[in-house]
Amino acid sequence: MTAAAPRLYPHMWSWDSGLIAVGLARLSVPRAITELRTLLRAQWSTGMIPHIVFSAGDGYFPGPERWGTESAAAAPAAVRTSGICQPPVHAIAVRRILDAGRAAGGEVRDQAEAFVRETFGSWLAWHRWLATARDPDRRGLVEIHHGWESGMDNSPRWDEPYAAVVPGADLPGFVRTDVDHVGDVRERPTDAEYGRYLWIVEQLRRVRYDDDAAREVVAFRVADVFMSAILAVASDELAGLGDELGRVEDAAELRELAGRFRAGVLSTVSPATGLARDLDRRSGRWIETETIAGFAPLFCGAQDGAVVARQRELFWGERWCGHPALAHPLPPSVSPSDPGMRPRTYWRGPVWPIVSWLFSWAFERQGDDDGARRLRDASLRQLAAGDFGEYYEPFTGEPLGSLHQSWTAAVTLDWLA
Ligand code: 9YW
Repeated sequence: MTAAAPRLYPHMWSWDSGLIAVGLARLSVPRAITELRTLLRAQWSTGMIPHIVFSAGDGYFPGPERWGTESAAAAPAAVRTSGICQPPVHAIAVRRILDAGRAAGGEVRDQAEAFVRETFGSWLAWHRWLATARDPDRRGLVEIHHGWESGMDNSPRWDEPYAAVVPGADLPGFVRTDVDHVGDVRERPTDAEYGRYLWIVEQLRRVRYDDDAAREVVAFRVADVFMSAILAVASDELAGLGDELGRVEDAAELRELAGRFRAGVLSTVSPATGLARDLDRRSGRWIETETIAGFAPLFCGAQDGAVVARQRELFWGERWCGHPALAHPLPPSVSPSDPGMRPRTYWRGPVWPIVSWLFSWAFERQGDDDGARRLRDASLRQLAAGDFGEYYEPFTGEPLGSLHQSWTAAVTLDWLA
């Protein structure tokens, strides 16, 4: 496995690992395969791929003891994992591995083809789990039970749903370790935020991570529009692999699923702002924040030309990449024009290279080579000093959070190839 970061994150994170495999495929197809096979060893019997696969390394909190997933019937026996998931980017990497293997030819091609054949069913099970356990009413929107599941932990998207999460008096005490590994603790979530994060873990642990019970008890239930967009495009990728394997019915099922989630994404668009919105399932309210997730329709190529055209204009315009004060024309996690934007605070403003990469990948896939190149070129300038920051200050270009972040290095490798 590749640790997500040397000290801050000494374990494997699910969506990091997908993007790390994209980068590794450029260097060594066997290493990329090993990365994803390691991740799959941690897959739950329900199909869920857990958000953390714990290594022997320590210094990260909450670790395996706090998660207590050994009580979960679906958890794997041989590996210790967390009990929630992260965005399903993995099929993007599987496709890249196959393409790189074929380009290399010979034994590497055989390995890549065998890998796809042998693991297709596992990826399919993962997508099916998201489409059922996390979209029980078939609305085409993935429901998350923790902000960590979105990968955008403390995004202002989650402020309202988290405000309703009140940690119980019986929340076991905790000592954070993340604050020991960053230069400035103000770049990290606050202690109050952590109390809520851990209360949800506690609620899930008490029902032994059972999917049906979790929906009943968990204090955080939000339809995540960006995760839904990722599921849509990743399902298309997987459908393409299914075609090649002659798995006709599976490919059709995946295309149906991609269509459902694309339509779900579109159903959230605000006519006023043109941005997609998350839906707080507990309060029934739309979440009206101006974050990068609002571009979910643009990312997944939603089937509405007018919505997507308006989004493209917004994306490159002054409220986003075209904002005159930006160090590089790249999308920050929150609009620089939003008064609540915090340029140094994690998912509340900084630019995340992996997010820029996801959009450049999506643009290329949609045939927008110019858009893809603009993001790539600006990102490579941002990354040129070689610090591989976890995230970057949008106005000064300073690297922040953990340095030598694995997925940042991985997307750089892909851009350089
Ligand atoms: C944490 C590993 C992870 C990413 C997440 C990011 C952060 C972990 O780091 O969360 O403990 O705060 O928000 O997207 O997968 O890089």
